[in-house]
Order: sequence, then structure tokens, then C-alpha cells
Amino acid sequence: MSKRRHLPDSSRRNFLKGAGLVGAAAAVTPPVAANAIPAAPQEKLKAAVPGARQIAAETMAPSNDPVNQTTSGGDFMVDVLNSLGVEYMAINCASSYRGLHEAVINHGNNKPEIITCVHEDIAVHVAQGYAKIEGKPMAMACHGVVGLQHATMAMYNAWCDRVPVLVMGGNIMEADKRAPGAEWVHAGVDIGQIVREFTKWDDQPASLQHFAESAVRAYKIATTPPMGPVFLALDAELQENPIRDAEGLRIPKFAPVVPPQGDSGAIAAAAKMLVEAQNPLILCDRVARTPTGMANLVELAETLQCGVIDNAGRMNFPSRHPLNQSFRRGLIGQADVILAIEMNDLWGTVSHFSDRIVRRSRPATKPGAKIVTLGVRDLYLKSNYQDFGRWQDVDLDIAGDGETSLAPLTEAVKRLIDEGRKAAYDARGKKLAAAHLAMVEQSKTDATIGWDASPITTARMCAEVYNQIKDEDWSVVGTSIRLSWPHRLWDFKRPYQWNGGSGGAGIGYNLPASLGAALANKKHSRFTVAFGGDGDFMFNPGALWTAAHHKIPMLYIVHNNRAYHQEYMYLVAMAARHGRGVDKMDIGTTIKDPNIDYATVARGMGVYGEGPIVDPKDLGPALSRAIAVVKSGETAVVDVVADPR
Ligand SMILES: Cc1ncc(C[n+]2csc(CCOP(=O)(O)OP(=O)(O)O)c2C)c(N)n1
Ligand SMILES: [Mg+2]
Repeated sequence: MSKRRHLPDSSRRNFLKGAGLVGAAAAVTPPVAANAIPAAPQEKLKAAVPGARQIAAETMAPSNDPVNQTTSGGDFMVDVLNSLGVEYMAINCASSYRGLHEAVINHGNNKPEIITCVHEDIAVHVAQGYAKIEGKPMAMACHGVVGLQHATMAMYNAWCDRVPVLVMGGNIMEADKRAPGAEWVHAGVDIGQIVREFTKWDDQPASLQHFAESAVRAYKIATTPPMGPVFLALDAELQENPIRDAEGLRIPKFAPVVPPQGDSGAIAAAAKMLVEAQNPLILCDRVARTPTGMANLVELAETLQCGVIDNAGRMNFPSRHPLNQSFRRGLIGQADVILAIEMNDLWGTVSHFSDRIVRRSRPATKPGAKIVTLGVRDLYLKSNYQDFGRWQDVDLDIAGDGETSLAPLTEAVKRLIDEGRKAAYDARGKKLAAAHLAMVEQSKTDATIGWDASPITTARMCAEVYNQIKDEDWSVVGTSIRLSWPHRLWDFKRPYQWNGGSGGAGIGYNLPASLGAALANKKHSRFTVAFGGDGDFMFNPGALWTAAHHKIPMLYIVHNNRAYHQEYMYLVAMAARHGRGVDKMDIGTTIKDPNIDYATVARGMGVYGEGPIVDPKDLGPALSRAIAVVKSGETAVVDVVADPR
């Protein structure tokens, strides 16, 4: 008996009418017996919009296919996902997980809530941005093989960014169950293979109990530092067939892993080095996993009265804290003891590197400086992709979750600080506070350069935005490449006001990941703002449709320099190095002729659009209008024709 369900006669008639195909279908439909098996079922699967032959096949098939099951494996899968508190499932729909999809809608009553995305790269990036604000993963489902191929780069970004995402891809494991055509080219023996080098764990469950245990295991592995995306291949038959042994099924209990704390002896040794140092310095990148992280880091820095250089992989340290020295990198060369916490690229941070004539480097640290590292960065690595960065000599390497290890480290430091040191610490702190103020004042002065220029300076672009949102409960969840003005000028002090970058520097992150972060911010009524390059925008403009469809409020500023400016600059450097002209470097590096009208693109997706804003005087009013739209609960795009950097 055919497994396909068929539209009742009346629905089929309405469908044919709606598709404007009544005549065409009628014209090509051969007369067939009521129970004839369609000759070419693969045609049905190939067609995006049903063609005449497909409709013929539909109309030929038997209509007495009974509803023969009251449960599906997908129902149980939904129960498992809900037991884990998964709020959303970002998807691009596909038949290989139609069982799960239908179960989410009907059995789960759209819980986890489906976030419809027009590309798998968008869906995973949405999940990446969401996880960094909400502090927990969301699910992503895609068509095994082809959908997963589209999802790969976003999964790589999430991997490099150490962000948990629960990715699932449909597959049909049993060859004798696959329909001819698409189900064969979309099936694999081991579909997780293409993402295995940048997922923390993956599995292909062979039973529903196996699914339950693997889903809970996957969630646990993804959320244990160092975090990362995980992948489950979901067999279509497992999703679609009835639950056979309901009594025998059990949803495993999820207990989050308590992250490992640095060894107490090593923590004591690090505390001693820091307390005795003349110029201790803290470097950090992805420390804050929860709101506690920033508070704990502030306490350590204040206890030591030492500077903090934040690479801003997360919202680690308040931007206006007197000990924030992030834009005084020269301090690295003055430090005698450096504590590097959850650094993504330690060597890159403590070295000067240039590739402008030949590739060369030298240490930025002073001779004899001691380096202590604390983090989980190196506890889980893979071989192929080289995201671990260059080897860096260190003096004490403490394995332990940075955030969790901060409190005992601060306690150990406090125990060692005697009255005798207090005056020197205070003096050190005062000096750093003065330098911090000078650093901020310098940024303000720098920001005025070219204030009235057109193209608009990026400093003015950021200042105008801040001017209008600073009294909101704002959260900046994306900046275009090299755009440091928000961190130089704005008062970041809440744990959700920043969530770091892409991780893998894979372009196309900014727009969809900002949207995911905005989705997380929505329920907290925060005002989400993001900046993104024009080049980045064009990788995934379809994310805006998701913003409109799901009514996700976000102010999105397109930093429009009509170029892949970073690459343009590389070509200029290449030509200069080779002693050749730089007048043709816009070939292949610019996005003009024709210029893209991003506001019109936005409007085409159902999103409010302003711009292109060329005259700086027009920016303030355009932002006011856009902000009013965002406050009404929608996304607004403002295209700002701005300076390259
Ligand atoms: C997926 C991907 N493709 C290409 C690149 C190379 N790349 C690095 S920066 C960049 C330019 C991005 O343009 P835009 O977002 O407008 O930023 P701009 O450099 O203009 O400020 C490109 C293409 C990349 N990093 N990732
Ligand atoms: Mg650009």
C-alpha cells in the first residue's frame, strides 16, 4: 500500500484551482484505474512547484490510504527536546525531517517554536547569536546532506566561537525505504561526516531510546565548556513510524556539567605571581559565560588594581571601568606578569605581526615577562582546522573554566595582599584610572575627525546611533569589521550589552546572528542594535524576511562602504609590495555599478528601510524614524554610506 497521504477530493480541487492548473492538469491526465500506482513518483519529489505530471500522479493515486497511526517517533523526539528546555528550532523545511517538523507543530503545538529561515546558513547563525545572549542552545533542523552542506560555514563559525547549537539533519538510513530520486541523493551512510571536524560530537540514533539518550548527551556536551555545536542525524523512518514500545521509552535526566575549576595549588601559585608583580595585566577574550563572569572579573581586577585588556569575545569587562585598558595595547610590553583568561589567540595578542612586506613577527611582551593561562580552550581540539593559533610559551598553564575559576583565584589573591601592598596597589589603580580617562578622551577627540564629511565617518555613524539609544535598555550584537567605535565610546556595563564576534570570521554571520540575539533579547524587552558590513549583508539578506515574519525587533545599520573593503586593502598592500599600480584594485573588491539599495532590499523582505544616507545631517532624523519602528516591535534597516573604516 502506498505510504503517501492524499488530499481529500475537495482540497485537491481547490489546490488545482489555486495553482491555476486545472486546465493543464486535466489536459495531461491520462485515464487510469482508481488504484493504479503512479508511474514516476520521483517526478513528484523533484518538483518545487507541482508540475502537471506531478499533479497527475497525485490525482491518480488511491485516496483510501487510512490514517493508521496515532503516534509518531517525531512526537517522542519533540518531548525530548522540550524536556531540555529548547525554546526554538530554526529550520529550512525538508522532507527528510518532515516527521519531526509535523510533530513539532501538531504534537508539540509549535513548541519548540519554529523559526522559519530561508537558508540553513541563516538558521545556524540565528542559533549562534541567540545562544550567546540567552546562555543556552536552540535547535536547528535541516535536510540531511544538502541542507547540512549549506549549514556548514555557520557551524564552523559557531565551532570557532565555542557556541553550542543543537543541529539535526534528516536522513533515510535504510536503502530499501528510500523513494527513487531525491531521497537517494539526499541520503548518506554517515551524513555527519562533513561537519565532524567542527562539531564537538555527533551521532545517528538507530532507535527512539537511542535518540533520547543521544539528544540529552548532545545537549550536555554542547553546553559543557569548551562549548560547541553538536549534530544528530535523524532517520526519517524513526521520525515517521509509530512509537512501538511507548512503555519502554525513557527521557534521560539532564544534569548540567559543573564546569571544571582550576587546580587549587595552581590557582595559589598564580595568585602569588600576580600579587608580587609590579605590573600585572589581565588579558581576556571569552571569559563571561553567564552574568556572573563579568562581576567576577571586575572583582579580580579591582582586588589586584591591575589593567584589563579585553579582546571582547564576550561581554567580559565594562568598557568604562577605570581599569579597562583595552585600547592601550602598549601595556602588554610593560607587564611583568600576564594572566590570560580564556584567550582565543594568545600568541596573536602578545605578538606584533605584520604581513605588509613579508610576513614577520616579534614578541610584544618584555623579556622575562611571565605568562599564566587559565581556560578550557585547549581541552578539546581537532586537527584539521587550525583555529587554535600559533604556539605560545607560557609559565603556568591552568586548565579550568575561566569564569568558574575567577572566584577562588580572587580569594587566593585577597589572602596574599597584606597591608604593606595596599598603598602601592592604590597608586597603580589611580594611574590606570587616569590613563583610562585619557584613553576615552582620546577616542572622543578622534571621533570628531571628519565629523561633517560624506561618506559619513564610522565614528559619527556610531555616535549618532548611541546618542539616540543610550537611554534604552540596549544590546549591541554585531559590529562590522574593524568597527571599534562602540567599544571605544559607549558605556557597556551589562552582561547582555555585547556578545562577541563570529568566531571563524566567516562572512555572512552578522545579519542572521544579530537576529538570533535580537530574538533572545525580545522577551527581555531589550533594544537590539547591530552594525554590519554591506558585504556581510549580501551573504544572507534573506535573514530580514525571518525578522519580518517572526516580528523580531532590531535596529540594523548597514555600514555601506560599497566594498569588501578589507580585501580591497589587502590588494592595495599586495600591489604596493610588488611595486605595481594600485589604481585598479577595485576589480573584484567593490560592490558598485550598480550600487545596491539596501533599504529597498529590506522593504522587499517586509522590513522597514531607510537610506542610503549620504549626508551626515540626514542620519539623525533617519535613525529617529527607524528607532520608532523598532520600538513598535519590528526590524528596521538603515543604510549608511560610510567611510571604509
Ligand atoms: C565566507 C567568507 N568569504 C570571504 C571572506 C573574505 N573576506 C574577509 S573580509 C571580507 C569583506 C567583507 O565585506 P564587508 O562586510 O562589507 O566589510 P568591509 O571589509 O567592507 O568593512 C571578505 C570578503 C570571508 N572572511 N568569509
Ligand atoms: Mg563593505
